[in-house]
Amino acid sequence: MSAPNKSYDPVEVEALKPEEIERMRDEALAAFAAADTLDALQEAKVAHTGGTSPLALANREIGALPPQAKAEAGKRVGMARGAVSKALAARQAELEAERDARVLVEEAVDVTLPHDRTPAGARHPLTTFMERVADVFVAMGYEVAEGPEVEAEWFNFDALNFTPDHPARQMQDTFFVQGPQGADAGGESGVVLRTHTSPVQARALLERREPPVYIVCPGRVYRTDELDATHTPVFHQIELLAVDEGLTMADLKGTLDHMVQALFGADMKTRLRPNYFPFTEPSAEMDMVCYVCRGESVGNPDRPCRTCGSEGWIELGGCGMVNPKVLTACGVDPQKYSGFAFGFGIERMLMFRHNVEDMRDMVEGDVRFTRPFGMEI
Ligand code: FA5
Repeated sequence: MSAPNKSYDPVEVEALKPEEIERMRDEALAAFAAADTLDALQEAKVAHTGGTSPLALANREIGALPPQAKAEAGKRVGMARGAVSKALAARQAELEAERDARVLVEEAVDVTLPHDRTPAGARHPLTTFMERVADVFVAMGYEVAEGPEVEAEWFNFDALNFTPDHPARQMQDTFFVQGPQGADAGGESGVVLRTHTSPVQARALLERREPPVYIVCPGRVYRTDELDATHTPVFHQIELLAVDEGLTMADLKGTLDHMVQALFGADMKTRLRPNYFPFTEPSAEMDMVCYVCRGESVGNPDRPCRTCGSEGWIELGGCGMVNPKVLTACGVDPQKYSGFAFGFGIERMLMFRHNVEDMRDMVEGDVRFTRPFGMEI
């Protein structure tokens, strides 16, 4: 075993000479100062403080020195490494501050600039309201049914017990797409734009055959009416049909009351007035208590109501017990089954529900009308 090298002089170890350590430190400081981006600084950091950097290698040399030389060399290297770490942290902070300041300028948003984004669209209040009405019945177990808007004259009229010479079949009332009309047609059926949602009654009965049938049918209908404050040639109806054993007018009345209470409030009620529809017998016009004055304008000149004309009631639409002739035409035994139906206009209902004075506002597509209804999708 050789004797310890008592005369070892650390100055003679090349990597640990003071001027060498200073050179390593100065090179590191110069590299950090020269780094003008955070990426460049990262490269300089690896080169001058990483595991294979000159100072790290010099640090490793210390372990091989004799004990009496370790302290001095360790101090020298430690001070150099401390100065390098400090310079690195300072430059890092400097470059980060520069970057943050630059990002603030480059990514600044001028909130005063006029925006050019297309506003989000929303469905028309007629559509959302029609769905809300249908939902009242879906919650009671009714199914939503649909039928074509271009409809066979037979479904729109004949199946519903309209006689061949019924005035509704005339060109003045109905848009004919094709073919014969009524009495002059020699029994042939033409094609019409459906004038009401009632043909879906016939379709539902023929498709299902065996009651019970409980359907609700919202949809678009067409009539040759002029566009004015209370009419439009294209409008929407919602139709209800229930066919089962033992249904009576009391079921119809109870269903109507439930609907107006669900849509307009718990204290709402309806009344029926005699009327005529070929496809219901007996038939009635259904009214509900005025949504706005709740009947308080009647006989009260101090509190006139524009919505109901101070009559206290608003007309909703038509209803009745399904005519046995319609049941027979659709293959349902009227001895065993009975049914009720009603249908009303969505535009008129939306008008008095929201105090809309002119129906034209609903159909002209002006967003100033639809916007207050919100952005329901
Ligand atoms: C019918 O259309 C029947 N099918 C309703 C029915 C169904 C009765 C089931 C019995 C059983 P009417 O022609 O009255 O009925 O129209 C019903 C509703 O449609 C009217 O009360 C009205 O609110 C609305 N309506 C009718 N014509 C127009 C129009 N041109 N513009 C907007 N709404 C209209």
